[in-house]
Amino acid sequence: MPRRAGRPINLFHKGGRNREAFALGFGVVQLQPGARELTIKLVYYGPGLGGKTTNLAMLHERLPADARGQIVTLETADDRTLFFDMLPLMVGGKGGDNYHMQVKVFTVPGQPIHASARRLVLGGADGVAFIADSRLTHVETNAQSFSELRDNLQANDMPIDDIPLVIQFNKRDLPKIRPDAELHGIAAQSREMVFPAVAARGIGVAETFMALFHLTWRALDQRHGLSERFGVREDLAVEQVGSLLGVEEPIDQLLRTRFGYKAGARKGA
Ligand SMILES: Nc1nc2c(ncn2[C@@H]2O[C@H](COP(=O)(O)OP(=O)(O)OP(=O)(O)O)[C@@H](O)[C@H]2O)c(=O)[nH]1
Ligand SMILES: [Mg+2]
Repeated sequence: MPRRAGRPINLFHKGGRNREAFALGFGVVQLQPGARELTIKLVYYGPGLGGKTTNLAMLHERLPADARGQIVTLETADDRTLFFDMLPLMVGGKGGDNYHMQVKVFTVPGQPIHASARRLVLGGADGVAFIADSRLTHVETNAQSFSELRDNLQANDMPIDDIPLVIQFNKRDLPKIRPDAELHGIAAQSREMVFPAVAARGIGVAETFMALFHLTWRALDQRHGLSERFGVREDLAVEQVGSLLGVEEPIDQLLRTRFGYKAGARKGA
């Protein structure tokens, strides 16, 4: 979609784009068309205690046992992520399916001291979910983390404007949070989709994930011709992932739960 000049306000952005780096390609989607296998890497990024690991745990809970691998978590005694968490999600490969896809979902450790781990885990991401903390006290830490995300992507030749990216404002259940009206206003002008969530209760978790998967599939399809190579249409791949997560609504309906949604407006949908 066309870029808007003068990107709005404090949804963490400063803009910046590097077309050359984009032309060189990024992301490590692993394609084995002969074997009809592909692996997609999604990374949950954001400030410490924002709820990244909680999102992953909730996704894990929703998946049937035969569609999920073991969740790998490296945590300290106080449940803080030490290096990363990883949840592998297996799609297809059964019965009549003619392809097999693995979606590896990673979280980075949010604490400031783990900056180098965040950079490493982010490497080769095909899509990113940024999990922000809705509390008014966390506006600055969200902004710092988002700015670091942009720098880390840039350092990996993955300009932030070109990578599939969705934003989640988590902890909507807490008092003293940024009000809905403010986030609606910001999101309506932002290029990214912005979802509300109470990850601890599983609210908004599937919506965020499905939006990210949908955008990522679309971007990879444009770059690598996924649908053609694997004989899987975008809507079927998205539907397949949704049904594993027990999501009944079609993707269009899920995307309407975002902040700033207006009927008729198209944003990556
Ligand atoms: N009230 C509330 N608490 C939440 C929500 N989501 C997560 N939490 C809590 O916030 C704390 C941090 O959650 P984590 O998922 O571990 O956060 P994280 O982003 O992985 O943190 P790091 O690993 O340190 O980067 C935990 O105590 C969660 O139970 C939410 O929607 N509402
Ligand atoms: Mg964590």
